[in-house]
Amino acid sequence: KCSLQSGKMLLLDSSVDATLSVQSRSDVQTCTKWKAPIIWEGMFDARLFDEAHKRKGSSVALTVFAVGKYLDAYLEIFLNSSEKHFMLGLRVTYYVFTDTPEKVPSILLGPNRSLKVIRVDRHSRWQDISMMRMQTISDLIEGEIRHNFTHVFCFDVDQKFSERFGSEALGDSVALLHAYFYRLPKKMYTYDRNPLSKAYMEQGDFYYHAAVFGGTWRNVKAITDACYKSIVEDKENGVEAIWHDESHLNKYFWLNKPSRVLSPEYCWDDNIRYRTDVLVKRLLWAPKDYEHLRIN
Ligand code: 2GW
Ligand code: MN
Repeated sequence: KCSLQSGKMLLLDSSVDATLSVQSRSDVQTCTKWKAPIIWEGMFDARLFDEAHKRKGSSVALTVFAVGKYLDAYLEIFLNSSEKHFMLGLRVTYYVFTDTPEKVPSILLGPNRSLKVIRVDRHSRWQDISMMRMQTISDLIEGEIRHNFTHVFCFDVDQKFSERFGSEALGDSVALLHAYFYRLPKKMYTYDRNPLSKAYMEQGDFYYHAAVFGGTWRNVKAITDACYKSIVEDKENGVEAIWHDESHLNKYFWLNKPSRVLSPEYCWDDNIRYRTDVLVKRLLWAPKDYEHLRIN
């Protein structure tokens, strides 16, 4: 949460006491109506955030799934690029979930960084691979992450870091603006519109992208528990939300407002035409070969 003091946002988010200047960007929305900051390039001093988080002892668990063909297609590039750009200077552990642990590439890791591989079953439907991440993440937080890390960030694997994705992104609960929707009218948002689904929603604040979300371990546990519970209820009722886990995540963040919102700089698709407001592309969508990857 933040309060305005002469153009500076003083973050009362439990994570850190560094400032964000909301006035340094007049071309974009830098604060939500519930006074959470929306992070854009130019609003923060990276050094101050890193120092504050180091002082506080922040540490980050990154979860990523690489099941079936997604391991060969994306994992190595994801991890190598993350080593160059993700939370440098903080303690980071990657939790890689895969059905083929023996195929995880060996990555040269920086100091204070480690990688753990966890075997998971391969669901036959891709929708289930994506949705079941919620339960798996929750279980790992309960069993291990909560004892060792302050924060958790959950990522899709089909992306590549290309610039700093740093401690300014850490917050109590963190959602990402979807690159394709942040400038569209709300009526275009692809929320689940089926009243029979737990993800059903009429209106919302933004359309969030499930490729990146995070927060303190306690909040990410709550997010993944709630989404998983809704997914199971839908299954019992024989319905599936239009965008699977992403629909449930949008519903969650409508009812439980994120304390920090990441601009689309934090997950951009280069297929979108040039935008003057995106000054830094920190994470990029990897090209997708649907034909090849989605045979089930
Ligand atoms: C997914 C779709 C079709 C075929 C396979 C898979 C698949 C996904 C897979 O075979 N193996 C696997 O590890 N995954 C994991 O699920 C992987 O981490 C991947 O990044 C993630 C989500 O699947 P993805 O990236 O193909 O879906 P997108 O890019 O369309 O993602 C959005 O929508 C999804 C729900 O439909 C999720 O909410 C995702 O978080 C969103 O970004
Ligand atoms: Mn993806």
